[in-house]
Amino acid sequence: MPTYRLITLGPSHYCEKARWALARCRVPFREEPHVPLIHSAHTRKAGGRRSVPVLVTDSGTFADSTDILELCDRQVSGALYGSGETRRQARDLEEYFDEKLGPHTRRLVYFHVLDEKQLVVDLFAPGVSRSERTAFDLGFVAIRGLMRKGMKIDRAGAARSREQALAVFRDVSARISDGRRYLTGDRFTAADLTFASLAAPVILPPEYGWPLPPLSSLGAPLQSEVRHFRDSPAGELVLRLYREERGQVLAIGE
Ligand SMILES: N[C@@H](CCC(=O)N[C@@H](CS)C(=O)NCC(=O)O)C(=O)O
Repeated sequence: MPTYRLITLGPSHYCEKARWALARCRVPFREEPHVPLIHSAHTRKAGGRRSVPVLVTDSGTFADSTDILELCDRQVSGALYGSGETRRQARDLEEYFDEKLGPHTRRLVYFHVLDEKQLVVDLFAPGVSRSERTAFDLGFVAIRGLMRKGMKIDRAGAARSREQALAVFRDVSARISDGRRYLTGDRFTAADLTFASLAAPVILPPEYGWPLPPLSSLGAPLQSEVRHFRDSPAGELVLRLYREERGQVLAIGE
């Protein structure tokens, strides 16, 4: 099987969603991380739009994380969605987290970290070419301005995103209150993978597939935010899913 190219912004949680699925389903890939703004020249050149992840395969380009999960599910039949009612629920939950959680955990965390240039530059640096790193470093203030504008990252936006993310966490906590181990019942699906990946910015699980700064190095307000999100059944689920499932690779034929 050929090795696919995965174009990313390394720390991105939608990229983590794709990385996790590819690794779990043993789809060979090589990650090509970029820095914000410059990334879009690479996604477009590969046939995608502006956003990451973009997976380039011998049978075409997949420019959305859900399309990448579906490709993985086809490679290892039903590995991520199962079938029947499980499949229907997994798809619905995935879409719910994609729409209602991902944009909000991202905005909340960016609000807390974007003032810290070195932290952000270091976060995107691993695996990126020297010239791109330099461009990000030199253009940081302008790129940050565009990110703030594009994602409406300000105090009021962060407050709305916090409420929205907490609402999703409450939904998830209620859903698992019957003691189920996974969101659709007794097996891991794309719903669990998507929830854990897109919640990760406010949980900072140690097994995240990209190097994250230690909790203790972050500012006090973000540390207390992370502790608050971790300290809920949904937050505990994210930590457990990362601990137990992030390293799992399905056996061929499983
Ligand atoms: N629906 C897309 C959303 C992906 C997304 O929001 N990606 C962000 C990174 S977390 C991105 O590419 N932002 C930069 C941009 O849009 O230019 C997916 O699931 O792949």
